[in-house]
Amino acid sequence: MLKKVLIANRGEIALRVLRACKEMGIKTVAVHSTADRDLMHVMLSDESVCIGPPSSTDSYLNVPALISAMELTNADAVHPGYGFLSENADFAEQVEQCGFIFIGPTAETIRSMGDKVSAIEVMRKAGVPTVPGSDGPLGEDEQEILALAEKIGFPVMIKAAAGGGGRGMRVVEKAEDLIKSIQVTRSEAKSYFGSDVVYLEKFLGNPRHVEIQIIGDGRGNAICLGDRDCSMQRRHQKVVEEAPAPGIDEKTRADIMDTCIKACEKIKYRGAGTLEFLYEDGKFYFIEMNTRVQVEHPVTERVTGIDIVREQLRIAAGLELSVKQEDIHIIGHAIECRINAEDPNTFMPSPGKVTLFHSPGGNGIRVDSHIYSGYTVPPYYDSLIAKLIAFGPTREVAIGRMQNALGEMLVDGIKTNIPLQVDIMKDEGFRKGGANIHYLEEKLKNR
Ligand code: MV4
Repeated sequence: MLKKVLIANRGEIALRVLRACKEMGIKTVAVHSTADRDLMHVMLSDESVCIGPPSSTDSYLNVPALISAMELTNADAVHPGYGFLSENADFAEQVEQCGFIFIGPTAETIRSMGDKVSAIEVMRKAGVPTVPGSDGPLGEDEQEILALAEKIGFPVMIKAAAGGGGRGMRVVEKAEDLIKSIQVTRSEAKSYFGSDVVYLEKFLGNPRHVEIQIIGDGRGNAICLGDRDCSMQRRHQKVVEEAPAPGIDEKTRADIMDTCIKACEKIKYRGAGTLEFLYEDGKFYFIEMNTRVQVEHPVTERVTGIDIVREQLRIAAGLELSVKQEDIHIIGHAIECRINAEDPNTFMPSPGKVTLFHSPGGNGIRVDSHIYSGYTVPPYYDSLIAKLIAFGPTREVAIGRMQNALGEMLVDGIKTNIPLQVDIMKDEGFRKGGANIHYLEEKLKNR
């Protein structure tokens, strides 16, 4: 097993990784910025190293500082969490070149999935259903592109190959606008991501965002832990996630799971990964792959009983997957509400001192949070302060438990989006299940 893991992250995910390490008898090194000395996982870790000033660029994204911290503490592996350097192929490469273990896929896999054109090609060739489109970068031949768009049918979408998170993409309603839109998307992509490579897809008007969790051992074996619905989002920020995705029939689910397993086995995927799909009219369309542990992984852990971070650590140590696919069963329903330090109406961040924190509890409730009474939420990082996860034998029971838990949760001193989550849990469209990616933004407009 790994002996000492450096946790290259902060907040709730750093604490999540620390807890998994402690359970497995692995020593931990916390790294933190000067603004994060009071983080819970820094206090609970075996060792800690300050890696720079508050700005992420100078601390959590500071590769030389992180590698120095690994040398200094004699860590054998680094867990990147999510965000920050978690999907940075150059970081993974440098970590390995320095003789350390990167807890995640190979740099080569990260790189191939970071380029969306390449990710789609890899998955399409492995039998995963994709969105009808250019199946490669757009070239210079305008007539050819126009013919393709006409064949696929408008509206179409132009996306940056290096994009993600909703930046560098554009819907094109009609042929007259196509060439101009490609030019604009190209120049945006060039300035945002340093690459002007773009591709074209059919635009899906009212899809749901459904993703599939897989774990691979890097030697050609993979398991699938089912799906999550993350459609409840605002401006590409997920607000509520759940597992399993409501209303998907068992045959469709079994098929897509099987397809994802085969694809990840084919590419000898290593570690935890998520295939992101748009789901519309009963069909799945692959759009991107995330090569990290995700914020919403606890809902999957709750319905499968599998500890995803533990599996990541085992695989990094060269062990086998701890379960076989036939032993994975999705039981009950789990919902996660993201609790952010923000104004529930304006969504403006609300950092500051938490004068009182009371965590909810009870049957089926899990709270992943690093905050405590007296903790000050710094203004420099994202505003996630807690994840509230409710489980039940049915979706209805899970929602009921979530409502109780939201009512019990106390966060004084700063504003939070708890009132918004209370509203969502009461919302008829949410309660019905299967709302699409536009639902929350529409609801907020009418509020
Ligand atoms: C799409 C789409 C409709 N059709 N692709 C947004 C971010 C990026 N991950 C992919 N995105 C989309 N791609 C086609 N062909 C609609 C979206 C989209 C979206 C996707 C998932 C979750 C929320 C979203 C919000 C707006 C648009």
